[in-house]
Amino acid sequence: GIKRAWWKESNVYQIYPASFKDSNDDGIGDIPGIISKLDYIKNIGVDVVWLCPCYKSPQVDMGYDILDYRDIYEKYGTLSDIDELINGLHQRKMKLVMDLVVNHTSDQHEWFKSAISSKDSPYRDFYIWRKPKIGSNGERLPPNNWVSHFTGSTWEYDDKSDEYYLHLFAKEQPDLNWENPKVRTEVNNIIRFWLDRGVDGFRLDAINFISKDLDFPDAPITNPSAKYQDATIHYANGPRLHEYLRGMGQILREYDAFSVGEMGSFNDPNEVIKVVAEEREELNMIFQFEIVTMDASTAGRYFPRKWMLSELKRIVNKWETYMYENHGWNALYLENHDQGRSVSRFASDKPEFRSYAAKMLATFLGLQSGTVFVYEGQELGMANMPNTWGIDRFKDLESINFYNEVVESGASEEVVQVVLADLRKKGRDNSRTPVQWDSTAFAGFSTVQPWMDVIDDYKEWNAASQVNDPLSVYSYWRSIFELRHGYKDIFVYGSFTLVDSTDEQVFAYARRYEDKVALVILSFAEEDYSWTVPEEYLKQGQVLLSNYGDVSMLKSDIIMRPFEAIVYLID
Ligand code: TEU
Ligand code: CA
Repeated sequence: GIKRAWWKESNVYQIYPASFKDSNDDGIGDIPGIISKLDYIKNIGVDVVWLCPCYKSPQVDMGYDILDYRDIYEKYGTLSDIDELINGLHQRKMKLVMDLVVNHTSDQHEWFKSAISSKDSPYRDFYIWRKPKIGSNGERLPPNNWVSHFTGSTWEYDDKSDEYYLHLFAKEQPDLNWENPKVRTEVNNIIRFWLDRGVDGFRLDAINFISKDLDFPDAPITNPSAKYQDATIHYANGPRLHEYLRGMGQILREYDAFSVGEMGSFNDPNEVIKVVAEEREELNMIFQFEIVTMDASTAGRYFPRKWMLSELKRIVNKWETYMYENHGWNALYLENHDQGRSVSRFASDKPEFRSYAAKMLATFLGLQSGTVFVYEGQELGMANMPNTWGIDRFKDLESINFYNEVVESGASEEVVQVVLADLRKKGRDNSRTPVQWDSTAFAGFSTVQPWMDVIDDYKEWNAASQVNDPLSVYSYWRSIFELRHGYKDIFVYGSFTLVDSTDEQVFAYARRYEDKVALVILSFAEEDYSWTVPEEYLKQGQVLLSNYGDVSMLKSDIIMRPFEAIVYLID
């Protein structure tokens, strides 16, 4: 068996502060708004709240550009609001996990303002500077061909010093130089500052990018038509990553803190295990990106790719079995603030299917081995923006830059429309629309027009109509979290077995702990579909949960209805 730990038994709920709940009617969510909903969150069965960045920030990237790590963005509240939030959560036996964004700062951070002011600044070496490259015609070029996550070069030129600084994300997000021990000390102090204040852990943003290949070599040309190239091989999981993570891991262990790292662009469990294997004392778990990149074409993140259920099975099986066998731990998610809504993306938001589909995905995700992360609104089956929304409704710089780049490349109108449709499916803004609290104006999120439009379906799809409805998506998520709490042996600590690796309509898996077995059967089909339950599971038992609510036993040949989910416990 595997070692027990509180963070393995915890259900996590992610909050995006701008979109959760507005308390003072300025159209922007805030910390008092969150405080007003703590009972709602507790009621789902949540143990840990992960709060996206709420620090002082010019908000070029929704707070992932931090200007002061020890203060709060005015529109979200104050430090004393955070203290109240911590207390409110602790009183309800929940914990608070903050977002630690230390691959980069804002260009408005004191450190960077000083660094860019002069080559002699004591903070110059907090960032990464390189001389220009001189082109064949004597022209000035960036030091290499790396492409930024938000399009364009990863290098920004500074006239004053005739040097470029590195930014893997926006130019307003200069990368910190982790080679500098002073940077690491500052980060450690920030970590202690928040843990001492009562925070219970961190989600570590883009954490596998902190150690770069210091030669900054050109990236291989993988996209011949593009000016700049994907360079993740040169900065993801770099040479000193584990040394840095052990340093942070030590402090985190001192406080028994929660930790989940974000490891984009890296789907190799042999590398990931080096971060999450218990004996290595780095992080508790990481977010890998294999599921959420499965539906992107090689042409780019927002070009669609058709996926097969067998691929999803292969991915899930790979991570589930690998982590279980190697003392690792999975962070399970289908949504976050960087992704489209799962019901629209991986199942169906057609009115006749939406509720079943959202519950089926809850079962799919919620009963796997790992810690489950639910993103605000996912517990309500919130859907993507409607296909009537044009690019003018988007707010996210990544999506807008991507779209503009496609348009400027001279793509045909048809290709532009394909990209726009894909942005409505996967673009980051889909999950950033205001949470739908009730059927009043602006979905009860605010009394004024919010910073982002509310999705038009809020009159029907909202929290007020779901909280007390036993058949709602919300109540179904409660049941999932109840199963995780009530059957820890099997649903938290049990092993995982993929039951049928080839069927393209039904995803079935078993969880096993000693002589206890649970079988989870999920249909991804929009039609009735017949499936044969393997012999070994046809034993005396009980249905623990089913999204159609009328299944009480298993027989060998079952007709799975559209997006049906059945959880069967053999006892
Ligand atoms: O995202 C890191 C990351 O790797 C991004 O490229 C992310 O995958 C992107 O949305 C997909 O292209 C984190 C945060 O989650 C994101 O919101 C921030 O914008 C980013 O870091 C920069 O801090
Ligand atoms: Ca507000």
